[in-house]
Amino acid sequence: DPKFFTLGDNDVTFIIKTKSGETLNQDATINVFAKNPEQNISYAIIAEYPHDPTNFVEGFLMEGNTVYESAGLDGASKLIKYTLGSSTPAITEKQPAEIFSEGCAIVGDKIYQLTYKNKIGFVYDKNSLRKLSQFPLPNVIGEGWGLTYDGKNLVATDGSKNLYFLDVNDPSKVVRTVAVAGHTETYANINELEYHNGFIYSNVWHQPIILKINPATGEAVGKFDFTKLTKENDQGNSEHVLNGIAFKGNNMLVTGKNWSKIYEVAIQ
Ligand code: DDQ
Repeated sequence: DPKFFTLGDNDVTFIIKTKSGETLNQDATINVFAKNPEQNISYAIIAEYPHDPTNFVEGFLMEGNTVYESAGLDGASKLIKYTLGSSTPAITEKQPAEIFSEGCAIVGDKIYQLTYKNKIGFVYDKNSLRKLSQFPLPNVIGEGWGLTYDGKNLVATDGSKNLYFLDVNDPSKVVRTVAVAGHTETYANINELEYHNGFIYSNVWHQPIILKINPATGEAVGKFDFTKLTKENDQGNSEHVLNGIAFKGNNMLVTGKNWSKIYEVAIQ
């Protein structure tokens, strides 16, 4: 039977019938890449703001002048909000020691947040950061990594190449999945996400890059190279990776785990 493949790696089984009627199954992986290369997006760093270097950033958002940040690690996980320019939180909502906080997203007056291996997510009141409820992560999501909201669905990552579109009224339900792929590679370890103007921006864990992704197909259409910024901020610690994308108007805000700065990036 003819089959249409989607971007990414597709596991397929060929069923081969021999003349004598015998059936042989052959498993294979087919790599499907984007037709066009990722465009190298140029940018200029136009401002720097302080960032608390004790925060192991897992989620990063901006609305108005307020930054919302989810910091991870067992025993240190918290959701905070502060005004851009000050790194002192106006409100801090700490997690119990066994919870490792991950990506977060604003939906109306609520904040949704994933956890790393706890298999649950939380819903908070955006103004008070008071925890309102929790939900189970979909079974197909092994670990909670990044989260964003595209105006219709929550979009989650789990360290694979996939973007999982979740029902915002019941985030335990996956409504659609796409794999992220460029012209010559599929991208595993898709991590922190931000939806902006029809595209999803994502960093890739342990790589100093941010991808611009078409959410309809998973195609990485563009790529930012932040090698220099990462080297200046990681203090030689391999876990102090770039991880944090937010938008301030059409400029991107970028930070990382335990970085002492937030950078405002004008996209060219
Ligand atoms: N994630 O960001 C990839 C989603 C989770 C990373 C968890 C890494 C824990 C490493 C602990 C290092 C201690 C500084």
